[in-house]
Amino acid sequence: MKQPHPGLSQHMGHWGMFRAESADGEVTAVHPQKTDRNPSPVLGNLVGSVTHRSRVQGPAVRRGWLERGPGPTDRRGSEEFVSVSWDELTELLAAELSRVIDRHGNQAIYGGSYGWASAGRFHHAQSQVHRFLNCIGGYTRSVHSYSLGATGVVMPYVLGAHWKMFSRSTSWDVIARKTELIVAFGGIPLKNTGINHGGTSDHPTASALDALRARGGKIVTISPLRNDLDGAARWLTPIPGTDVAMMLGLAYVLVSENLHDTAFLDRYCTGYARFEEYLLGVTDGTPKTAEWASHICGVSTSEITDLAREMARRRTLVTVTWSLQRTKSGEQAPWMGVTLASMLGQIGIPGGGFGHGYGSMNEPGLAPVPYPLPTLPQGSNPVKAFIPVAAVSDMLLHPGEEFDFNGQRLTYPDIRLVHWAGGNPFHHHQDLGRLRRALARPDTVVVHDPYWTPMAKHADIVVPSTTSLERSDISCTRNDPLLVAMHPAVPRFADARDDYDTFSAVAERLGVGAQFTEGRTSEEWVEHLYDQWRGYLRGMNVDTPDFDEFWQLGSWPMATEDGLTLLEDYRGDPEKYPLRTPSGRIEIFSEVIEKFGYEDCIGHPAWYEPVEWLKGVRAQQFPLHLIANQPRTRLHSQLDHGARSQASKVHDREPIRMHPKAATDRGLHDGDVVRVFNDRGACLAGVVVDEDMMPAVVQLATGAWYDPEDPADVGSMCVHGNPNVLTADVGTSSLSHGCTGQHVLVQIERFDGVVPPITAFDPPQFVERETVRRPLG
Ligand SMILES: Nc1nc2c(c(=O)[nH]1)N[C@H]1C(S)=C(S)[C@@H](COP(=O)(O)OP(=O)(O)OC[C@H]3O[C@@H](n4cnc5c(=O)[nH]c(N)nc54)[C@H](O)[C@@H]3O)O[C@H]1N2
Ligand SMILES: Nc1nc2c(c(=O)[nH]1)N[C@H]1C(S)=C(S)[C@@H](COP(=O)(O)OP(=O)(O)OC[C@H]3O[C@@H](n4cnc5c(=O)[nH]c(N)nc54)[C@H](O)[C@@H]3O)O[C@H]1N2
Ligand SMILES: [Mo]
Repeated sequence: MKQPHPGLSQHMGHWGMFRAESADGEVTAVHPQKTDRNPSPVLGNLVGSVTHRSRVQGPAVRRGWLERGPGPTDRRGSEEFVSVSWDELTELLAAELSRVIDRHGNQAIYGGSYGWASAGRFHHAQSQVHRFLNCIGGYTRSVHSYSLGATGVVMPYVLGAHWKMFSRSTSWDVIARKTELIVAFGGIPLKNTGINHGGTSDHPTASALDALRARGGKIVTISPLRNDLDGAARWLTPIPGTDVAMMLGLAYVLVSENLHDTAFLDRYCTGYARFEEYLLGVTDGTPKTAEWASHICGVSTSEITDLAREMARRRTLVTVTWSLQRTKSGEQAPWMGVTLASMLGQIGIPGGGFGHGYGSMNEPGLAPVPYPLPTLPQGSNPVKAFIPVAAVSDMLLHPGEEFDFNGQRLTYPDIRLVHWAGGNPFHHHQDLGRLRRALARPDTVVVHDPYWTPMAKHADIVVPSTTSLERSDISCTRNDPLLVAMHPAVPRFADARDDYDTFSAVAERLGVGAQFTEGRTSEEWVEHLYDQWRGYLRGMNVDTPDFDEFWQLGSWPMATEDGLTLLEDYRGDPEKYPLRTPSGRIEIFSEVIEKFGYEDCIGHPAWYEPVEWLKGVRAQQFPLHLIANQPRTRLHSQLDHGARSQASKVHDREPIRMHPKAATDRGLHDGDVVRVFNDRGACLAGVVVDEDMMPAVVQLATGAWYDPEDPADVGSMCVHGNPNVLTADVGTSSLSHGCTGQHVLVQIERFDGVVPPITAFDPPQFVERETVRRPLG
């Protein structure tokens, strides 16, 4: 199944649809889809990515693991590797999986394997590893995501589902035509809308905002960084982490001036009265007035009051980016956003109401497709143990300990083998020093990745994967009209293999080959998934071309449900379309959450003072608020070595943006290398002075590959600029235990030492097989 146009292949990445030019096994140029209104510049990282020196050339095993066998060790991440053959790798992997299952049971395998991997419905690495582990008896899994850890747990109680807020959100088209005022908490950063999980064929956000402005619509962006909103907007700057206090102040103005919609609150919501007691200070003696809010968030009383009045006057859309829930008490911002929008009474009216994630990802605002999508079945997992995804270090460090999650008291399983495919915990997890101590605990760590990421360097068994550019696949998402043929752009690199082929061989060796492969090659699977999907659509009276024709055409347009307004059906007929909450309504007060009895998440949205914030005691020691947000120049850690990402670096370090005042106070200038530190760790970064930000805020995106100055020291400084050496490994609350990586307090000083070279993209040291003392096999 080759590409129909040799030398120019159509493909899909999380960053969009494109055609790749290639020569000698490498991508040489990338052309975005012609009809894409605003293609992502992140595409620029793909050129040269296939044969980059950071690729894993062939199977590799950590020397100490070969010499001493499986077991806890603090040498992960600093030891040499040994090249092994594919047969040997298959044998080692099969034997070790069998050993762990026989001695400790399947629960001792952690297969949560969080991460974005690549676009493509069949080769999706997480689906592959889950299907494989299910075939051999299951694994301890993870629930929810780093993206939406708090939202994913709290919103089902509030609105009945969390994913519908994105996949059936008010469309950009409706916003462009109807909205008069967008009040955007966290802005609507276009840098993020370039990306969509699983791909996208169009990026409409910028044109929708232009159309809204051309009609006279207004945007208020509420964020520490001005460029979280591209183009004209009013900019308000609450202290990071205080948006909920500001929203409470807005809510108080609405009530005190009788601007709230009591008819909407009565008919469509429950528990408003309970919340109002808190708002007015009946329960705690503190009325959440605009003055009260101003004192906490720093936005003036008059600005809060004026904004509240304006919101009540106009067709207003309240939006909250996902970043606001990726911090301590992250449940509160989306819950309070819904509450505020409910008080305005415009939920379900075209152009008004609530949105969550506009500017976080491309998907919100895009029309959904009304069909099922081709999907690789993952089988079923008989193991019941699970963790909230961001509790991975807690689990590894505290086997047998109990913890709270979503009303349950659960126990961390005793993990002996960690199996990762398609993610990079050294990108996504917090407090990397602690993560390294956690990764020292299991007997064996297995990592599949195309690249020598820091996670691969911390593995015992490294499985070289192909990239999607080397494979055939189908891509599509629930909010994009195109089903796309992903034509391979280049042959497989060196001795890399598709994850599917690796798992097939190990499954074969473990006696479950037929169950895993169902007798199909990967090419046959892709065709099979298509044919199955085609059958579903035929059942819905929709005709699609046969596979060969689809493959030649390159894409197939599906119908979409255009013109949606979030919860319009519910507003129209709440009895016929009740929400899937206990009451069937919007729950401003949740009996269920209240009954859990968590001090850090009571039954209604509330303000909780964070630890990492500028008015707290910690700020006396670490006086700058670091925003560790999504990188403008890449997707997470993927292709950090690509041209687009590299062009942004300062002395090869990740850029840290700071206000002229913060720089001057420290005697710093544009282009200086600085040490960013707190009591958890330190990293180097390169200064970019920028006055379009709050003076006490600095911004260092995630995604620079972790590059420890001394790999043998778990607490080593990262010389490259990975903010997760600084962030705290604590959950959002007892309810959700979501990721809190977005915010951390730091101090910054000039780095006067010799600036060390970046070695993160170099493969690790290898030793010859003969020098290994007690080789197995
Ligand atoms: N401080 C802080 N930390 C954060 C966040 C934050 O806001 N602040 N945001 C969080 C969020 S929202 C997220 S989603 C996470 C993202 O964290 P991750 O999803 O873990 O990050 P990626 O860099 O996308 O990792 C994907 C990995 O998959 C590999 N890969 C690609 N294709 C394949 C394949 O076909 N097979 C295999 N085996 N591997 C493949 C890539 O090379 C890469 O190493 O980070 C989180 N971390
Ligand atoms: N280019 C690019 N785009 C991406 C990604 C990527 O890696 N690169 N990752 C994708 C993924 S996996 C996800 S989940 C989404 C994440 O989407 P988000 O989490 O929404 O994205 P961020 O860029 O982390 O944050 C958006 C903005 O929120 C602002 N902000 C942070 N804290 C506060 C606060 O307390 N108050 C207010 N008012 N504003 C605050 C920051 O200035 C930040 O720029 O992005 C997706 N899009
Ligand atoms: Mo994410």
